[in-house]
Amino acid sequence: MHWQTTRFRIDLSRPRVMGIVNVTPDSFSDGGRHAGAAAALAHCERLVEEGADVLDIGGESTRPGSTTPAAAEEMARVLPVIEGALRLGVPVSVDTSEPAVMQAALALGIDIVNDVRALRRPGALACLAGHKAAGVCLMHMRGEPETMQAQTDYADVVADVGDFLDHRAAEVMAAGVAAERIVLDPGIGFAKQPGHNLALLRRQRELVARLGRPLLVGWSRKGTLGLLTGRGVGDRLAASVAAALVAVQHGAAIVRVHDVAATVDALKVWQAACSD
Ligand code: HH2
Repeated sequence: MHWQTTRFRIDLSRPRVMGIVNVTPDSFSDGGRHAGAAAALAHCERLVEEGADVLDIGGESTRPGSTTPAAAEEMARVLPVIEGALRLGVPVSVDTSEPAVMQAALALGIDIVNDVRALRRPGALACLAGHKAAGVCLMHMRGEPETMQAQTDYADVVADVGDFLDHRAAEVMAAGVAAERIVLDPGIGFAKQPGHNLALLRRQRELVARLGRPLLVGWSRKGTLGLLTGRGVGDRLAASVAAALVAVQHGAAIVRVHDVAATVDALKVWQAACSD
């Protein structure tokens, strides 16, 4: 399986690591740390040295309860970082739901659009449909980060998330985006209780089997890991690596992580021992 993006056709025959670069004042685990463009770009360079296969640059915090920045503010945060990151030799993704940001990033040559709202904002789908090759990650979420934790009633979370991703991928393909440009994401922590997140990990193979597209998952430092370990957000490295490994073992193609070096090492061991 491959993931077609603007400049790269990413081979997914081995698991890939997407390194998180948050250029936000308020992200849940590293808000404010890379808020300036120079600091964010230095972080990009470090993640590439550590073995990141993709860089994911975001200017909107989507932690539960966060509010959405204006498009102009989001652009001012991410565009200078994207411009620099595009020179580092790896695929670069922009983590945004805002069509104006997508358009500007695509004009700079961005490889991938990672949208936690799965291109549902007016104009977002047209941005991707109007581009010849950019990759896209469509994620499951309900509502908005401000209100999503009030929308966590599921008959069967794995079936419901699978239905959503199936339908959304079909709509995006119908708009003209080729299947090989699309990866899907169950949205760990987005409109879900800890039990839902764990069911999505425990039964992740069911999702992989029914979707027919590669799965990207983000467990890094998330609240469910805090609940399981009793550890604060800065102390969840081991838990995050463990979750990434289980996700890969259960068929994930790409893991979205803050701690690239540790995840890359763990996946090397997994590959040597477990991959066929
Ligand atoms: N999680 C976050 C943000 N973007 N994108 C995808 N595809 N999948 C995810 O699970 C996902 C995502 C939240 O994590 P983070 O970027 O660290 O925090 P914040 O949203 O507070 O910036």
